[in-house]
Amino acid sequence: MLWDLFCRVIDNHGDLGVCWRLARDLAARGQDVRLWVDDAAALAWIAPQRPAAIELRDWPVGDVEVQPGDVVIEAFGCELPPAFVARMAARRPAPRWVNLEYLSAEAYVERSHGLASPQFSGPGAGLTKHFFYPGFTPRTGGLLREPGLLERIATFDGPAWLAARGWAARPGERVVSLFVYANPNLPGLLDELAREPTLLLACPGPLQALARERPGLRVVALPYLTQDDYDRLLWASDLNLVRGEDSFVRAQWAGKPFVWHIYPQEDGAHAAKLEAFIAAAGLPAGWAAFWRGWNGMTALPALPQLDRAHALAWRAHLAQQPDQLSQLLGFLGVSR
Ligand code: TRH
Repeated sequence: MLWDLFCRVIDNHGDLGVCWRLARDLAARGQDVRLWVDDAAALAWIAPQRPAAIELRDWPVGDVEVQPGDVVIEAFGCELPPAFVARMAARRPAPRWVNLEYLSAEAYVERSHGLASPQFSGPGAGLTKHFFYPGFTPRTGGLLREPGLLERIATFDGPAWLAARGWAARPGERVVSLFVYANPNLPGLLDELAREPTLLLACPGPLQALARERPGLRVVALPYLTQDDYDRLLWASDLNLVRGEDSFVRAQWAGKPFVWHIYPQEDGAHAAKLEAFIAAAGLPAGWAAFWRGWNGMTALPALPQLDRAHALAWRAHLAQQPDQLSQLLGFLGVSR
């Protein structure tokens, strides 16, 4: 089938990162995808190589001059061009119309997932839009997890991958990846990390230039990696500091301890979103405290000892649920 996937880049890279990951998963399952993006510049490093089944199309302000495909995905409520919606309403059979929402562990997600929104007026009159909510429970749309991911992680040789890039840890050093927003707690974090010999692999971002070496802490500034290599960085590290939505999910599949820097919202709504995940994941108290400190809700406490017990148990729990695209295909009644 032909899927029209619309993505508007708000800021940062997660909107495009998530849509690209979904497009790749669709293509790998034999679907054809037209990915409409208003600003695809980041794909130059996210995905230098692209599957032929994904047609990357520029989404200018205004209409896109095509007949709608079989499925239209409106990612993160990005508002489709009205003329395109009108052509959707005129198409027979009507395309399926799905609004793919942001990821959250909050309670409203289970209540809202799968709801229909019949369009009684406007260019889409007669169409029904459905809301599809990613999530962490069986009553949500689940998480993107492409086939074979966990097997690839299980057979991955992290030290070899790091060494091949000149990022090998020295004996006794732990490896920590850093992909975060601006954060006044950086000095406190670096002090905590330096308590034990640490190699900090700092991804591009506002803190990369501020991460200063000190006794016990070596810092390597990384270039932007491809999305697949960023995944491997997470798999190779002992602790991952991640942010936003996509790296947050990928850290959970990596099965290593991680700290989430949630995307800060003016109205403070991110605090409830953070607490909902802490509760849903049953985060051990020391890590919950560190997450609250790192996200500016409290002073930054000591960094807990790195152990993988919770990360491995949480990953195993999530892996029991069908992946998001399998659920979406089932929701739409599309054969695999
Ligand atoms: O860049 P982000 O902060 O994006 C955020 C989220 O999308 C959030 O939901 C949204 O509200 C906000 O933007 C506006 O973090 P995220 O979601 O992890 O997206 C980053 C993407 O970039 C992810 O797909 C991983 C990828 N990436 C690379 O491909 N290479 C790299 O070197 C790095 C550091 C990231």
